[in-house]
Amino acid sequence: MKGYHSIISMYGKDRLRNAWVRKNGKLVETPMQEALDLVASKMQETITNHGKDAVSMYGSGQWTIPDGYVASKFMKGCIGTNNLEANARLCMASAVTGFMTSFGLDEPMGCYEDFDYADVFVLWGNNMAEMHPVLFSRLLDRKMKDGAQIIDFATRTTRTSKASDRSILFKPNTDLAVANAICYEIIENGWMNKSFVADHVNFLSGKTKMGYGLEDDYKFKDEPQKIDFEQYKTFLQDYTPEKVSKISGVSIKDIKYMASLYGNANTKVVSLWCMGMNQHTRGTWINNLVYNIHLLVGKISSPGNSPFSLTGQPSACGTVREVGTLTHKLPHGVVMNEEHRKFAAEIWGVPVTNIDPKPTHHTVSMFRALDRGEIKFMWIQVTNPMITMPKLNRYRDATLKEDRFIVVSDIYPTPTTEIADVILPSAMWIEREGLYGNSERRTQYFEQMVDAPGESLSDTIQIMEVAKRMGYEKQFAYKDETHIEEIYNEYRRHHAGKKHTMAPLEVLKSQPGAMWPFVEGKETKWRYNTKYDPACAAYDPNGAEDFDFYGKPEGRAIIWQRPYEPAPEEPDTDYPFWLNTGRVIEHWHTGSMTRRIPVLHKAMPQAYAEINPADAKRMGVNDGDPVRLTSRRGTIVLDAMLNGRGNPPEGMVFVPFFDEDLKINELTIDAYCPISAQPDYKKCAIKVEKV
Ligand SMILES: Nc1nc2c(c(=O)[nH]1)N[C@H]1C(S)=C(S)[C@@H](COP(=O)(O)OP(=O)(O)OC[C@H]3O[C@@H](n4cnc5c(=O)[nH]c(N)nc54)[C@H](O)[C@@H]3O)O[C@H]1N2
Ligand SMILES: Nc1nc2c(c(=O)[nH]1)N[C@H]1C(S)=C(S)[C@@H](COP(=O)(O)OP(=O)(O)OC[C@H]3O[C@@H](n4cnc5c(=O)[nH]c(N)nc54)[C@H](O)[C@@H]3O)O[C@H]1N2
Ligand SMILES: [Mo]
Repeated sequence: MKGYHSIISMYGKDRLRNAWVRKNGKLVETPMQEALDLVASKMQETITNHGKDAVSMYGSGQWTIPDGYVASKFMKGCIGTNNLEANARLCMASAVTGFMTSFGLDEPMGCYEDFDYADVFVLWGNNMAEMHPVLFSRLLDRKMKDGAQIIDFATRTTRTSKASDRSILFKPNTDLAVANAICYEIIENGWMNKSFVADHVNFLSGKTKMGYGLEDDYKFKDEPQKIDFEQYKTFLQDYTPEKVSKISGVSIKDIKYMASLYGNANTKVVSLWCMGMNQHTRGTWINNLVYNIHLLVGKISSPGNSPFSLTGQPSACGTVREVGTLTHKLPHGVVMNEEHRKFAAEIWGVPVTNIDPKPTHHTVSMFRALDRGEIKFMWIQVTNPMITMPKLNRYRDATLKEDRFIVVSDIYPTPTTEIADVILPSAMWIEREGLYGNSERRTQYFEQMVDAPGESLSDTIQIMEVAKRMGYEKQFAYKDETHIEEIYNEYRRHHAGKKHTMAPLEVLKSQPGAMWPFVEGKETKWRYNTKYDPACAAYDPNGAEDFDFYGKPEGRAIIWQRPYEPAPEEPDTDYPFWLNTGRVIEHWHTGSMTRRIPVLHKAMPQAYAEINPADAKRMGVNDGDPVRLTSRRGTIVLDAMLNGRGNPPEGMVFVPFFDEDLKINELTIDAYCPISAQPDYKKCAIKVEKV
């Protein structure tokens, strides 16, 4: 429904058409060129007075590839600061560290075509019916046509549960224990694919009891240790279905059933997940554990057998992960690696010494540094952090402090433009040319179709205009008419080589995108499989399937020994409920676009608190009654919803985050996974009172 109505989102009455600059506390309409002059001079002044690491940029998985590329070249190559992050840290960071630790390379091995071959789909805590409805229709099609099974393994009953063959509920965070129990059962029942494990897998253990990143000075480094299969097997003794049933609330029968789906040699299994597994203070671990299951039975990297991490935003993969708009990343590789720095510097035409070898801040840490005053300047593009940051009150207060300067590029007024010192009006995707890259490694090109309103400019051009004003004309000497093509061609050079070659622009213009690695005119559907992936040493398209996990030493993927650990904040006598947050089908994130589409806004006009009917009855709360939710960080009053769209189990409340008038992130906690630095928006403790 969002896609169908999307065009209307261009025409909201209050679309930003001009720049605004704060003068004596008030935002004043200002010519765009003057506003860009001010951004450049303020950025330069901050660097002169406080050093390069006092300026920062916070972007998005909704940035186009060229936006992210020029941001990285400008911040890392020209200015020389690694203060560059993106909202995808709140979204896909645990998926990335999951891939990196298990396989050594980011992004899925399989693709959407796996959906056409799988017999079973296991959803590990994601609500596909509302969040990936188009892909979900492909699953439902398989279910209706040839009886493919859909298992919804989740903490809350949703529309996805209702459309599935089985809905199995578990207690928050205990997916870690259940995944280990599935591995226990696979080994115990002799379902392990012994030759696959012997040939293609190594075993590692890492640090445990890592903490939760709640302190400003928190630091963590994992310490991988090699272990053998016997040690791993001994570790799993703590995860018998009997023991895990007590921790997770999942019946012994259901645990055994889930294990049997993976264990059955005659079924092909696709596992799917999104924010339930990534927004998790052990997010890297749970990604590792689901890979463990697929690796133990050898159901991976072949048609229909696929652990598949779904992406949320249109270009979290294409821009943030591939261009590398994160503090430690470069388009190819990481800032810590000298060879990678040299390679990037050469393509960028900057001295290698410009690129700082030390990462600075991940997103939560960056906003904390803004709060402490170490960062003074932040440019925010295509993201609305004054709704979407966890523990929002602290970070909103940070932006309002004396001598902080915030620039916001958006298309509409939002709670983030409210705190801005400069607002720059942006051209939407349809009003400019660009590229995105989706979940299945597919890069896609789009043309400009209509003119951008007023003085608005694309985010790419805004960044280049500021960079040129700061003296980097040479690095951004692209021609107006061809800048997207020139930028893409330059960017492609970073990914040359069989592991990541990207398709030429002519190809992307002539077909609906192409999956990388794109080698000798062909896209790659299944990585690490010698029959399909040209980067495998023994690549042979006419031979039999074999595997080469070339991202890791000895070409072996990793099975990780990772235990169950509890969430940092669990319900107690003062705060007896879990708070779970997420989305609804009608709205895109903060509603800045979808709430300006009348039909969507009317269908879902405001946020609500979904409460289990038994809890509601105990508190005397009826459907529609106002309730007050309070956590250790904030409080909010909204209407209760009973037996509505979804249903949380007893002891849990669910609130969507699209409503800028009811900011649920004032309650959420800024604890994060120590390995990925992704916050957990799915769990914290609250109390609920009838108003
Ligand atoms: N309509 C619509 N679609 C969207 C978006 C949107 O805003 N609107 N946003 C897009 C984006 S960027 C994203 S990231 C995706 C998000 O897509 P999803 O992840 O599918 O959606 P959410 O509502 O964030 O998360 C809901 C799920 O979290 C699970 N969960 C809660 N706690 C736990 C836990 O401890 N473990 C596990 N394993 N699961 C748990 C619940 O079971 C629930 O199914 O949606 C994308 N699609
Ligand atoms: N409580 C809670 N909080 C969450 C989550 C959760 O599950 N629960 N999920 C997290 C996740 S997974 C994500 S991805 C984030 C999403 O969080 P955000 O990225 O902060 O949310 P969006 O609403 O997508 O913000 C995009 C902004 O860009 C603007 N915009 C649209 N097009 C353009 C353009 O072309 N240029 C510019 N400059 N601006 C444009 C929109 O008007 C909007 O204000 O939220 C995170 N926060
Ligand atoms: Mo996301």
